[in-house]
Amino acid sequence: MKKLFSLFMPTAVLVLAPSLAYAGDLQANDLVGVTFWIISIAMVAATVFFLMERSRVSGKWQTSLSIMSLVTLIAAVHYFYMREVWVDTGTSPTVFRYIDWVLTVPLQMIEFYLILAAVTAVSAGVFWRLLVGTLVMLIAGYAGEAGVINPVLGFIVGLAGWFYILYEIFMGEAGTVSASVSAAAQSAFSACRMVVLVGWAIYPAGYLFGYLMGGVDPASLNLIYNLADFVNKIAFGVFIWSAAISDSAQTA
Ligand SMILES: *C/C=C(C)/C=C/C=C(C)/C=C/C1=C(C)CCCC1(C)C
Repeated sequence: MKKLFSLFMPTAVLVLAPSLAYAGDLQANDLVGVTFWIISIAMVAATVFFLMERSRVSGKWQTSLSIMSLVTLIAAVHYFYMREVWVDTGTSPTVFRYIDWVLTVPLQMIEFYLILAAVTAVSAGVFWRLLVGTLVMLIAGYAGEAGVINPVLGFIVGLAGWFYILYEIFMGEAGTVSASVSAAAQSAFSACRMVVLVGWAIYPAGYLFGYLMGGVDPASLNLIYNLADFVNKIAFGVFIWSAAISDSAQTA
């Protein structure tokens, strides 16, 4: 209990500080602003949940839940700042968005490695290849959104990075190894893999609508990105949590 409290308090303070500082400027008719708010709170709740559930799963799954709580914590803090940018200026918080992604997506890639490493022998190359795919995808996307390179070029190179990740988890070493692990690990791996295939497809769709079809529309771009983050961070973590719980129950 004492340990739990020592984990919970810094998290709560860190996350709540920006929200207390700027509680007043959200307008009731600002749908995108409201989604920024709801998702930031959902990220806080998910963080506390993964931290508390950590003690219920067996040792080999605990690191996975710790990493998930970092993902949602980092996202929660960025969401508070992104909401401010949106509410105050009505523009896309592109820099905060991509800083959040460049921190949280590699952590999610670690999850694929950890799920497999918890139950079998797998090379670190799996993680490095997933990291390279992530960086290519995000750097190209940022350069396109920031106008550093042509937005169509950023889109195409970004898609290539995403396809490289998909190749690794479906047909590369990670995909192959995942076919011969325990049922719980396999179900966590394939659920997360579906998130990367289906849930992640929402982001390039947002980019397409926001930047490539008839000029920039920041409201639809941010609405789409916000919904995508909700699914791809919280649901991704819940799949891992649920596999961890069922596997721990079996081996207890
Ligand atoms: C928690 C945040 C996550 C899971 C963010 C994921 C972001 C993407 C999958 C972005 C993908 C993009 C492309 C595939 C093409 C270029 C534009 C991007 C960066 C939006």
